[in-house]
Amino acid sequence: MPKGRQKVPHLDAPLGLPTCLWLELAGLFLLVPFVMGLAETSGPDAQAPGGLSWAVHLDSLEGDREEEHLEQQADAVAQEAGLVNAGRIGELRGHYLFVQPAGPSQAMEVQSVRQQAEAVLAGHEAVRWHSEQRLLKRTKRTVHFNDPKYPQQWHLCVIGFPPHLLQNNQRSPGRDINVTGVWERNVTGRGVTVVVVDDGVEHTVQDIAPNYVSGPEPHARPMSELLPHYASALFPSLAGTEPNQIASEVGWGAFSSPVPASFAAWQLGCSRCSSPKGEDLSRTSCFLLLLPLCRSPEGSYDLNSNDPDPMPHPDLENGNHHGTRCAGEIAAVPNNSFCAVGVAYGSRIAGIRVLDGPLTDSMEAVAFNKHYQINDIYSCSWGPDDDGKTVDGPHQLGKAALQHGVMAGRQGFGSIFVVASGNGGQHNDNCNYDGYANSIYTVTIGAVDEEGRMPFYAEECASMLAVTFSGGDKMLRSIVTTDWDLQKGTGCTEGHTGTSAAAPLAAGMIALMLQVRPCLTWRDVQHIIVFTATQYEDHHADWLTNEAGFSHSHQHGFGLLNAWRLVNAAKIWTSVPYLASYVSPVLKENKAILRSPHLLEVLWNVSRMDLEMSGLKTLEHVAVTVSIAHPRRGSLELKLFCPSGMVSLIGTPRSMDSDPSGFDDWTFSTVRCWGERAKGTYRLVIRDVGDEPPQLGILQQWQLTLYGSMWSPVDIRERQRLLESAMSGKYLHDGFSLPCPPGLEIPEEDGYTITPNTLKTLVLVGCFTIFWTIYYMLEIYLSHKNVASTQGCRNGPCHWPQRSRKSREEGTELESVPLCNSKDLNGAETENRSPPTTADLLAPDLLHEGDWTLSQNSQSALDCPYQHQQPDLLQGKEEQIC
Ligand SMILES: *[C@@H]1O[C@H](CO)[C@@H](O)[C@H](O)[C@H]1NC(C)=O
Ligand SMILES: *[C@@H]1O[C@H](CO)[C@@H](O)[C@H](O)[C@H]1NC(C)=O
Ligand SMILES: *[C@@H]1O[C@H](CO)[C@@H](O)[C@H](O)[C@H]1NC(C)=O
Ligand SMILES: *[C@@H]1O[C@H](CO)[C@@H](O)[C@H](O)[C@H]1NC(C)=O
Ligand SMILES: [Ca+2]
Ligand SMILES: [Ca+2]
Repeated sequence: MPKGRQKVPHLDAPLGLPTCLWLELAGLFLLVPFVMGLAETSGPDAQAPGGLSWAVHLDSLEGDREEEHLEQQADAVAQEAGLVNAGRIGELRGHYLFVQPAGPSQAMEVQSVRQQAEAVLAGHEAVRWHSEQRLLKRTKRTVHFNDPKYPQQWHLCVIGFPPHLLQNNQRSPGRDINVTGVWERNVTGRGVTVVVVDDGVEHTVQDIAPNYVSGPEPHARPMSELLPHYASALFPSLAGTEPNQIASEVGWGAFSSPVPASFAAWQLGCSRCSSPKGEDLSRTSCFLLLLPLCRSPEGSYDLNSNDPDPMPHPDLENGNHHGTRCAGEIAAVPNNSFCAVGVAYGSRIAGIRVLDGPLTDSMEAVAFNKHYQINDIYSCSWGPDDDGKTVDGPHQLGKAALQHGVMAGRQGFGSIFVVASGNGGQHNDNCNYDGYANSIYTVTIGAVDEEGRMPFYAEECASMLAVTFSGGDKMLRSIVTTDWDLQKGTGCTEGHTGTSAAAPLAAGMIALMLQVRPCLTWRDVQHIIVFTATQYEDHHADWLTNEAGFSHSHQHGFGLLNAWRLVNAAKIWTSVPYLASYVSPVLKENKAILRSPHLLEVLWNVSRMDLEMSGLKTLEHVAVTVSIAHPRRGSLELKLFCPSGMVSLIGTPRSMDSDPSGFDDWTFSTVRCWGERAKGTYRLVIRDVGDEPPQLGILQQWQLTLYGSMWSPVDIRERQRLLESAMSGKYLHDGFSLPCPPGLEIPEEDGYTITPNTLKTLVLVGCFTIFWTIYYMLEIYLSHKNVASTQGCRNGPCHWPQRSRKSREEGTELESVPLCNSKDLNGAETENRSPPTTADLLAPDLLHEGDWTLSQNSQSALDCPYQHQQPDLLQGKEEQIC
């Protein structure tokens, strides 16, 4: 085969590519979409696979002849030969691909086209070399779906079009989430559950029903009922066997008390898969098989009517279709000849109906933790009013629930909360005035339109992590997705828009990440987004590159989410070290805020000593809590400078906001200093840009909170390099996987109260997190370094920063609490005593439903295949953790 073959895009690219290519052309010519045989369609530049094509090397004797000139010559030669120049082959200078022109071609014509082309190319003086390209037989997994609206889902399309094709229809590369390559590698969100917290999900529509999580509540059911169910699902030969017989075959003895289903399934999987009898499965495939079972069956709830069914209710405004539309973006079923395809179409979808009626703090709190061992990702396309004058966010319980979710949800890896940045753009609203967007526990997602620009409705802020696609103004396309079929709905819409449409796409991409690496923590997910989002040109964006090399813009966060990059990074991601934080004292200032051009500047120095206790070296989120009295809140502008000089506009002036009460302990946050050194001077600069002067504002007090980890700048650069090396996709196959510890079995609670049991759970979760963080760090650094990382806990009890009284009372800053020391959580002093071992901590409380786990198995709740493989390492570290 000729050398140029590898680079011929038409021939070697995945089939998804011609499909998308076709979509582009369809858009151009306003063709009515039809579905099958997409690839057979041709446009002027599209070559039908099966049509003829030649690789041609043109003479470029003059050496530095310009590319443009060569291109023109190629066009001319192609025309002479009766072919069309499809552009340069990859990066090979002087090499072009000529294809048979479009149009129906008979077999007879093919022969004459070939003869003519061969004759011309062979005789042409400018042609140094030519070779007809023959199609390779592909056995690659492909994704071309028969869903009628799939071709209109422009946001899913592939990056990597041959540039010449993009020029032809005025489109630039990179205006999509690049997901098809991920699907081709069989990554579709399998085993991951996404819950849409909204106005309901119509789970009976065709594109949702098969992926909807439904079934009986697992925890209430006795083991004797569950076991046959799981056993027969996994091993058909065991169907109908007596529960106790299965149990004894698996080596457990009999069951009397009910145990959590997922734990039982996990146990069953581990033991059963290693059993010599019956169907032989590797542990990995067993785990994969079990994962959906473990997390099934029910993730949904209706908090508006207080029942388990989140079915939306028809309303006067025909408006309760929102949740269903979001659900479709995530998990619409592919290839069912109906409507569209979800980003993570292999994932499972659940719904929590909470927005159709009065919403209270406690309802919000319940929603955020609902079925949090089943639901992995919470997609929340809502927030406080986007009217340009509201300053609001989660209240006491909502905040506590978010925090509880990241600590105890997803078996201790942390629930992923995705929130939309907000739709108040035309009111000058800013998501730093939205407490959900500001929260460190959420992934804040903004929107860009199909041209990559910030739409009129989108809000910007310093805490925005990334953006993805949605609709724009009238001339631009919106998102095609599932719709309800109640009232005027048809089950499918082309008109979903707003940042509401962006957040679910992000949730879907995160589901893809969790499939390839189920043990990513909530912070890992944020890190991966920061590391992989791509900056792109937009005149409105104020890109600034920080000291760690990450570029951020208030409009676009760290850039565009790219499913390919996210999933490849997730695949090789080892967990970031535990969350370290630093809280400054409350800094009482009582200083007047003079009118612009004057400004008020206050600073706070964070020294090496301050950070030594927590081990905080590099930053993640930086938060500032301020109390300001001001007669017109919207006139204030607040900027925060990190030690590097990186500036964040945390408080923007808002013309509509004439609230006279100022800010009362409002927390602004920024992600713009991500990865930078934590040590140094932080400056808060406040200006009053108002002009009508009754009285001046006063900065009463402020407080700085830094979040981050013990990663050094060098660690971060190393990680950046590692991730880039993975972007070729070389690790994205089933044969490669890093060890992933299974999670903790954490019982769910009904209603939201922080009980002593919850606190105990938190202690255990914290211990667990630290435990395997250290486990990873050991794994990573053992070869390079002399495990300095565990130092904090090695020589006696852990030293952690003391919380301020305020945070202690509010229950915030829990993550900086010595979680492995239950005494402190109860308010007692930390003593210099010998640390408890993991075994002590994993008291039977955790597994209170079943006495069989610990006693019969004498293994801890962390029992899993991986531990069996490396008992020494784990045993040895236990003492150091707590
Ligand atoms: C979609 O369904 C068609 C049959 O309707 C089938 O030929 C095709 O392989 C399916 N595609 C995928 C990606 O499963
Ligand atoms: C998009 O995905 C393809 C694989 O399908 C990959 O080769 C390409 O590099 C990706 N492009 C970007 C910009 O990430
Ligand atoms: C994708 O993965 C699933 C589950 O592991 C498996 O059943 C299926 O055969 C895989 N598909 C392909 C095309 O490899
Ligand atoms: C902080 O450090 C800077 C220089 O390092 C110094 O000029 C300043 O006085 C310090 N401020 C406080 C409040 O300690
Ligand atoms: Ca469909
Ligand atoms: Ca807002």
